[in-house]
Amino acid sequence: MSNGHEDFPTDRPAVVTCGLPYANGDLHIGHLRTYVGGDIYARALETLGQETAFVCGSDMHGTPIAVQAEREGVDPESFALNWHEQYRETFPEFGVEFDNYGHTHDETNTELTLEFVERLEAEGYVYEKEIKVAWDPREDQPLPDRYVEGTCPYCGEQARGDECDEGCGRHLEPGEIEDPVSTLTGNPAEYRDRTHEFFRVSELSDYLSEFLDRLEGTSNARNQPREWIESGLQDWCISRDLDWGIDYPGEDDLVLYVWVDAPVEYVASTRQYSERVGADEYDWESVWKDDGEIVHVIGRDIIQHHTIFWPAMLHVADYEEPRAITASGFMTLNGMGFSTSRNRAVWAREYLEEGFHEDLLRYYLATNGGFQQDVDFSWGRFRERVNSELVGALGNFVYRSLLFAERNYDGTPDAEVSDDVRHRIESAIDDFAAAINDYSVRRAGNAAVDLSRFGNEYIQRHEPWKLADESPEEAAQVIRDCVQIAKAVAVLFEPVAPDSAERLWDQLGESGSVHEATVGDALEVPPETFGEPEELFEKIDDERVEELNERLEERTAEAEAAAETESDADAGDEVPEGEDVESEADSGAGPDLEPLADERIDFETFQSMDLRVGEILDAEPVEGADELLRLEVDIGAETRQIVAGLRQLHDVDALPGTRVVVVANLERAELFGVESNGMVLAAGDEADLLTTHGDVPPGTKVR
Ligand code: B3M
Ligand code: ZN
Repeated sequence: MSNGHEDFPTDRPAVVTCGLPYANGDLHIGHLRTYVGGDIYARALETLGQETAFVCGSDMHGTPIAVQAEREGVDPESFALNWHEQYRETFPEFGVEFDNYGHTHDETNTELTLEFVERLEAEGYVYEKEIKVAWDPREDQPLPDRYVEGTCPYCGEQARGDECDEGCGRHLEPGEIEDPVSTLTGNPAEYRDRTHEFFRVSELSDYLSEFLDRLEGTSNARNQPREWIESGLQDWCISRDLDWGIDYPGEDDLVLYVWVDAPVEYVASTRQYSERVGADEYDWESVWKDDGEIVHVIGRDIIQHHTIFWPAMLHVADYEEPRAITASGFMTLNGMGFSTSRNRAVWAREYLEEGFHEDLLRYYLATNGGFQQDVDFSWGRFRERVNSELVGALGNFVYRSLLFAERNYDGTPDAEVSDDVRHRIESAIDDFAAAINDYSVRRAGNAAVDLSRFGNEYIQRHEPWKLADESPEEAAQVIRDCVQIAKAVAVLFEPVAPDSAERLWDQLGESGSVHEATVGDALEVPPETFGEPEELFEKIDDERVEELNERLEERTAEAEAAAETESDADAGDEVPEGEDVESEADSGAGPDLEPLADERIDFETFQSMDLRVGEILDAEPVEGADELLRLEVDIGAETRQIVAGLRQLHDVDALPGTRVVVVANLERAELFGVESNGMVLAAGDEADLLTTHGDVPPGTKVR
């Protein structure tokens, strides 16, 4: 018992959910961490004998979809549906088998979301307030969430409109971000008054504090929110000026904030599952409104939404509260953040196309670090762990044991399991159960490998190959024990490596599926006969790793070079990329700007520059200089001869008549024998000429 909850397995039905991926781009293995973790947890609960549903769905709404769809010039609905379909296919390829995988744009979710909102309103928890929202003056449109970027008011880091994704991780309310810049045009945003809907979360502080005291899961999911509550909760703006989303009931031009309908999908998806299998098999309503064990598996960047906003909604709408929230750390690749824009990732599809079995990655993701720790992926470490633990320990043990058993006894030798081995298996089951009750996917994942390490020692210590002649009974006993250990390994390994465990199960001649097995089966007698086993895992060569690393480096370098050319070409007009699913720290691809000057000049110094409006009267190439033009520029009081590096960047014949800004009092210079009396201002590598917006006459001073 912890935090007042009964240990798993309980006789209440459980539901395990995973944070919904935004349906907006390719999945990489960093994203998979949460889904694999959730899948292992759900399978492990079932192995313990807990009735469990495992649900998820795609997050289709909000600016993460709208911005990306707009960028690609497609409508958000088909854009999101397309990614949704891809995710639905991809997850099972990694053994992530949801009982239901829905999406937030379907009827079930819309209906339930509206019920929630009506409930919040009916209970008096919603009010209207006029607030300032970011606005793009050029596009004349509001800039909700990812349409705006700026500085986080809490930690000073660069942030998105609704989240400090690179700094303190806090959710930001509309209007909170400082120095807002439109991601549509790159222009500074203005603030305009708009009326929005607010949920009185601030009134639920006491409830939420108590909820956190009861909450199980990883400690990060309790500690951070406690601090936020202590520093005072704000009410939560639940509407947005956006077209894409679920319409706010009764408001023509508002939709619900995506974080209102997204978690409701947990309920909606459970309901769809329930409707498919029948309520007597699994009743979504009693789970969510009465006695369910609700476990949310999420990335640590969305703790606030799951420990403050969502339980507040559940509480007011009279639903069950989550029993546990486990929040995973981030993933890095060779010590650096994954970056979609820099192609710095191992893509989910790519991993499979390389021919690696999904269970290898599942094992790595589950056990390479604690769930709330940040985990690094490298092909080198991947190889090491596969070769030493999966091939060397587990694979080797079960293969040599079953091979010996098959060759000498046609299967399981006729004997009872020794007490020693029975106890060792029982204690492996206890460790496994304890790990699940501690929400430690890593320890649960290690249980089978640890047990097979014991098996290897056991077989080594007893040397059955030597005993076979001298003491056949003893030899049979050792092998009998080993076959039992192999069977227990299959049961305990199923959550982490479902397909490999199933193959082992088949090799043992078991009928049915290991997916249905529970811990009790680990000590049941294995079949009398079985066939010759096959190796479960294959070693990964060193050269393979070198190859994979080289390819990754090459590709990252290419993407970087491409990003640079792109940002040179359209500097200032770049729309920052929206990250998805779990927001890994992305280096962000902005134009390469020269740093701003540190040193300030006084006004007098500025005034000492005599800047004048000029008009180019004539332009001709300077002989012997590829880049230079000799210009005649009218600056009102006189006509100046100015030499400028414009030749290759401008159509020389089109220049006469162009308004320019001239530094009139720059000291004279001589270039290729031609005197230059002043300077024409231009910006950037393309020598974009500064001109005037209206038509002040030449000679007018610029200040
Ligand atoms: N779609 C993805 C994220 O912010 C977001 C999760 C919703 S969970 C209800 O990581
Ligand atoms: Zn911050």
